[in-house]
Amino acid sequence: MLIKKPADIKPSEITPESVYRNRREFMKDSATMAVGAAAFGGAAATALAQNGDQLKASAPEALQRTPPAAWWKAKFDSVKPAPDSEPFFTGESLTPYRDVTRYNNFYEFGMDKSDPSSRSGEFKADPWSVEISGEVAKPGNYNLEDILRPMQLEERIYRLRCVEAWSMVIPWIGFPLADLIKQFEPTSKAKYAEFETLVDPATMPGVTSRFAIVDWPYREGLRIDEATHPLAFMAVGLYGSYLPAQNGAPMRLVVPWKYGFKSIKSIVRINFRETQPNTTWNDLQANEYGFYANVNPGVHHPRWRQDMERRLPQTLFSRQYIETRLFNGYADQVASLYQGMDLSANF
Ligand SMILES: Nc1nc2c(c(=O)[nH]1)N[C@H]1C(S)=C(S)[C@@H](COP(=O)(O)O)O[C@H]1N2
Ligand SMILES: [Mo]
Repeated sequence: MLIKKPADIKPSEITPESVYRNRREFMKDSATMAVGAAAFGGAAATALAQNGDQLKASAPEALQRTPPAAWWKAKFDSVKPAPDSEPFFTGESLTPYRDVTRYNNFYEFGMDKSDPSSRSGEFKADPWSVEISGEVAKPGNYNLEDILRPMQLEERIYRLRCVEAWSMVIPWIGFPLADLIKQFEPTSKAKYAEFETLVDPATMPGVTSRFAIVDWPYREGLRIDEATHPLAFMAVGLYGSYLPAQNGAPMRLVVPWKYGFKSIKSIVRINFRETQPNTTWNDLQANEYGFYANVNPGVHHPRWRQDMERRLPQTLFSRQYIETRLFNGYADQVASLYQGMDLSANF
């Protein structure tokens, strides 16, 4: 493994992406090194420490944040890196950290793309608990620590396609939603999972705004076979570190084959039920936003064509438009979930 010491790194080389790449190499190498650690002993330990220093020296502000708690840091020290192949790796350029964390939709903080990053300073992701209810053998209020304890964190690099026709490629950290759902032992009546976001008027300026259009809390839902599909992911981090508030700290859904609004942020409740739940955007405008919301270039939104997308980052001088793919490029994995369904009626 090639380790640059902090002194060898030019300031111009220090970007969140380079920090992330180093972290990624670090994660890969430490996975391999775990086996040889006993034999290499001191050398391996030194290498790890140096790499750790480098990470600290060059981390951008968000990556330097104090972990919410000590146990949280320990969890992040054993992240399994994404394999270099589909479907957990797209082969496309990553969207820079800056865009991922400054261009957001999170209406609880306001409706402008910059509101979630600029107006979430008071938001607290720790302590956090999630209420589990409905058709499960083990309902209750679970601390985030208890939820994460049995989970092996892993990295996944997914495309994120917003219904507004822009998209990003984001390196998430988290665990399969299926692993979480299993813990609560859903009953045979659990046909759908319903999710809710925190509503905290004290720290979320968007929820008290007189311009707010959402009937809080923000709600989303998945059919249980979608929720337990191996691609459905619960994210607790991105770019090698904790989730910033604007991206849905401390825990948010990532459903890469569906429009971004299904990927609900800052989850405080998961309810299992027999009937299809109401969902925020479908309630607001049923002719524009369906329950399924699968990315589909053949079914247009009344206000946005869906066969093309603007891939971020963009500058004033260059906008990159690419073709949108069915199920956001994940058709091989998920098309079978919708066999026999009319996708234009169930949009
Ligand atoms: N609670 C909540 N979750 C939400 C939203 C929101 O406004 N509130 N916006 C959704 C939309 S429209 C998109 S595109 C994604 C954006 O996620 P990102 O900001 O992490 O890229 O979050 C989704 N999750
Ligand atoms: Mo979106």
